[in-house]
Amino acid sequence: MNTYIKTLSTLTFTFTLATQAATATLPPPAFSCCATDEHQIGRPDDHAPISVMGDHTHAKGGWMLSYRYMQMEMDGMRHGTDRISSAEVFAADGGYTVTPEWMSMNMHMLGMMYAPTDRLTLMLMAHYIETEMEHRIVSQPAANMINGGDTAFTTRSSGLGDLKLSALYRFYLEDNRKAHFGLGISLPTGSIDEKDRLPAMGGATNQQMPAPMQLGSGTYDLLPSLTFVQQFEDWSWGAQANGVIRLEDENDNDYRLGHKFELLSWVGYNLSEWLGLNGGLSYGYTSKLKGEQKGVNRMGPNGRSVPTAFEDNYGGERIDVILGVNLLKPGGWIAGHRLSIDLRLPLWQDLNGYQLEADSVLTIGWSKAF
Ligand SMILES: [Cu+2]
Repeated sequence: MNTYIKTLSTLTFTFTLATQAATATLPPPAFSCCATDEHQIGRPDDHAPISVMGDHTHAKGGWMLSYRYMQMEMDGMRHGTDRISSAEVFAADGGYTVTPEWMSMNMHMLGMMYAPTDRLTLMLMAHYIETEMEHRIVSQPAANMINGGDTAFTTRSSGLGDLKLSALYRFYLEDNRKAHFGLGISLPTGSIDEKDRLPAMGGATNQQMPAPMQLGSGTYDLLPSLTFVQQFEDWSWGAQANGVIRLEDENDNDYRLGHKFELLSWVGYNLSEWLGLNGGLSYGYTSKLKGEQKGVNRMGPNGRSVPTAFEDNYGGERIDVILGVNLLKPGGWIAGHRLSIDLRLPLWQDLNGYQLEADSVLTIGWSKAF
């Protein structure tokens, strides 16, 4: 968490410096917006905070390449809206033998956009994922029995995630207002057979890991979205609803992840033609996992194995605040290159059962439109 506090203070510091620099050395924003009352591109706030997907469309013949790096940190367990200790997890639901204590997920995302017409933009996104989870075992005797005496263990997985193909259709454009809907499909290219050394009677063995450590959903998923944006002279705002609907009842390992729904809104403000700040709020809902995960051990010396083996310990609701910066090189050398960063910090979360809580999601991205 300390890294993120540092990142946040660096971000704030950069904001302050940039604001001073922008107001001290640059002319006021040079946008002559709305002379033609048209949606403008080529300004910092024509993209939403970088963690928002499918936020913009392109004009006919337009291409865009992007790379995003996302880092999510989850530190400590939660039951409903309350933070809880490992001891409380061990005592819950008749007794868990193991509890997660910390997890990180890093994701590299490579994206491509192409607009065959002014109204239609196609999007392709590939993911490479790295996960790490730290666990604790209920007691020394249990650790002797199942993990060679060690009360802590860490699991890892990495590899390609699910491939996403989407189409964005701009159905509305009037004055400075624009709206598009998106429909995508997520292909189950990510592995759901990731294994690592896990505790077992007689000592740790190589076993199937629970869903949070898997790289894909294992199901074909539908990705609908609806986005609205309105621009003013030096600022804009937008809102988006998006979802993930699992199209199959179970994957090859007998379970499916929860459906997802997110509602978010953001405001972008341009300090200059190359620098924009943004901020927003996101509400996210995820339903419970369905089914018993094949190959995942559900029993342990203390009764149950680990919360992630049980479908009741999945899903919930979360509200995040989003803080970000968009940098855009307007002209000359490397014109059109965009660098963005945003940090999502949960303000509130209500999780089903016993789960790791989310603490921060940092996204850094580069993109270039052609
Ligand atoms: Cu784009």
